[in-house]
Amino acid sequence: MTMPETDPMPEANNPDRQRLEALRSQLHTLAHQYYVLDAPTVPDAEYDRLFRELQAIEATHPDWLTPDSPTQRVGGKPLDQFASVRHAVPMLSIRTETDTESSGAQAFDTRVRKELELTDADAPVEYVAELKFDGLAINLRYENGVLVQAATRGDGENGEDVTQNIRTVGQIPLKLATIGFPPVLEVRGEVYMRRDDFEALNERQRARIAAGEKGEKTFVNPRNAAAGAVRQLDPGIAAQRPLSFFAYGVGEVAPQTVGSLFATHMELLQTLKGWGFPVAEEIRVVRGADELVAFHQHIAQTRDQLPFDIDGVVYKVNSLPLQQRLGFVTREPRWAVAHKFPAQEQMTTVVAIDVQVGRTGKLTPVAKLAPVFVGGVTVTNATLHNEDEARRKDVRVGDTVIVRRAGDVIPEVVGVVPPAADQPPRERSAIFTMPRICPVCGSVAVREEGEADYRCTGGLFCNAQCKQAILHFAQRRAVEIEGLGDKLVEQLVDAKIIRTLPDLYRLGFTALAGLDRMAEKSAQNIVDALEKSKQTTLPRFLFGLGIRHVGEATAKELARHFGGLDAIMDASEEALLQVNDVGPIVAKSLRTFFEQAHNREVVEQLRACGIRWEEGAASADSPKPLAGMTFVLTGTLPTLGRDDAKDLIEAAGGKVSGSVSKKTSYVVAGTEAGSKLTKAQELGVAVLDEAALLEMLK
Ligand code: 5U1
Repeated sequence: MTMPETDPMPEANNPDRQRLEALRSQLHTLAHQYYVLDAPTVPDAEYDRLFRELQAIEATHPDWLTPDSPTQRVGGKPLDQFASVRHAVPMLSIRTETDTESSGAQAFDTRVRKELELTDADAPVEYVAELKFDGLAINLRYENGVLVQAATRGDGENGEDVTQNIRTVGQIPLKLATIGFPPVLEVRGEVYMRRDDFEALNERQRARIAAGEKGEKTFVNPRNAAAGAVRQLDPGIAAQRPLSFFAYGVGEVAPQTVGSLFATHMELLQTLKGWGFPVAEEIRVVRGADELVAFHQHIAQTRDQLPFDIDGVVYKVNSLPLQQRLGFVTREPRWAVAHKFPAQEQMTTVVAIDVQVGRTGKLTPVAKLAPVFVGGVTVTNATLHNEDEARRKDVRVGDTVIVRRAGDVIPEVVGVVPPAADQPPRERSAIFTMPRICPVCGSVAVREEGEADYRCTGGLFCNAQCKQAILHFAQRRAVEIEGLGDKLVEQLVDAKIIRTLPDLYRLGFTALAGLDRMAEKSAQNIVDALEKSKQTTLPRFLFGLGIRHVGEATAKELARHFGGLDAIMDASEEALLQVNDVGPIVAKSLRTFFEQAHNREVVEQLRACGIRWEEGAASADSPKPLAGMTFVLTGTLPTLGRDDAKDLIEAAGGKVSGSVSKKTSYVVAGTEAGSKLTKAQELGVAVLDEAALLEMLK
């Protein structure tokens, strides 16, 4: 008798299969926590262990491999070209409001109200205000919750199939972990690169170039790096490019319609977030033009604190029925607009490369540029930082370059734009080399071992250092000599009327009034300002001396710790190291400065000229009630000026920061407090008034 053949074990009961499903589900959740929520719940090693276990099961059962498995993020074969994809719902572009002033937001609201035939008596229109990411638009198609295709926008009708590359983006779910999503769901958003990821990528690229790897290059900005990665034919290379994603809309949704699932755009965004897609935190629902303007201004002020680049904000009518009523013009919806900020990057040409000498003798190569409007101002100079940077970026006279000016940061050359493919190669001038003598005084310039900078050894003999030292001493944050600007200092130093700081106080009315283009009234004003500056404080004086590495905060700490200048001048390195925020470099710099007889002489002469301050008791052991706390000041306080409040907080061991975050301990708010107060309320940071602050200081 033959035994009946046993049925193979049903797949669902197979323990390997069950383990595989459990691992996939767990790894999807862990990836969401890590990439999207930025809140990992297990160590990396544990994730790697589970991942390898899943890989092993899939290797034993290749027929169980599916494209939504977490193991399928990396890999795939290089392509010859991308397949073309026809978008089920066209990917529209967005009208751009070119007016970067607040009138741009008002113009949009006016258009919307007109289209909707609203009168002044009608309520303000509700909008969703979002960020305009500087990346690459992408359409992600999910069928039954599984990512089946990712495509670029292309011409809006047809894009390129970049699924292999998009699978490598950790923030993009391969499979939706929740329920309630429609069987066909297209999510639209932007793939971008964070600034820190971009810096790290370029760092790795530089190492590769240095190691002689062929065909490697650095990227000029995060946008180019992100776009290059998405359109990379080899997914193995794309996987090494750290990309991120933000969702901001949908394409095809079936069999339901978008309108049957959501009433508002905000609801749609929140639902996408719930389904596992990253949605930017900064999104707000606002009403009317004024609130659009406030959003635009708030983001313009804080954009540099974001970890990624944006080039503006986007406003969308929140109500989906109203969006439908507004409809489209050509390929742009009437219900949305992009409101740009002044561009932070522009192209221009390098006219010359000069070398500037700073206060401490540092030689900085500076690219002289054909004037260009960037970041809201006309820029003609951009720093190249130092010789290594200038050579690494290979910036040469005649090159077309990208210049960046973000916030108040000094404009810099980001990189050289290579000639277009159809342009003939151009003869280039010589690569930059730092001169070995100071271009101002002719002294030898040296580069110490381990330092990036060359320094002029001329000291105060060097006119450039001399002028910078005087301007540093005279600035508002130091002893403040009102009216002593760079033109006057240049005149006085070039005419050899002053060379040292004490010379300033020996200037009489006659010498000043005798200068070219100096009116008697202006000369008298300078004399008065010099007199006024003599009454100062120890931190201001110490900071004004321009000792390397001694900024305002360190000067305050030193004054507080030692109480008087003589104690600081005579302190050993060990004693200096006891001061808050003073490390070996600062301690050594202070010692070196005060060991020089001519520096002590300058201090003595300044005192002899009448510069004075109140000395206090050494406070090394005094209590610090605000130690470990961070404060943010906003608005006008009833009695304390900003600087006074800052001084008091710092004297009590606290820190004062310029922006509110979850780490802020207290926001001290006065009248007309602005966005910082709003942010504090949003984050649940405690808010104090002046009286409460003074109470804490007791
Ligand atoms: N945040 C955001 N960016 N962005 C870009 N939303 C958004 N919407 C867009 C585009 C092109 O287009 C829709 C309004 C169609």
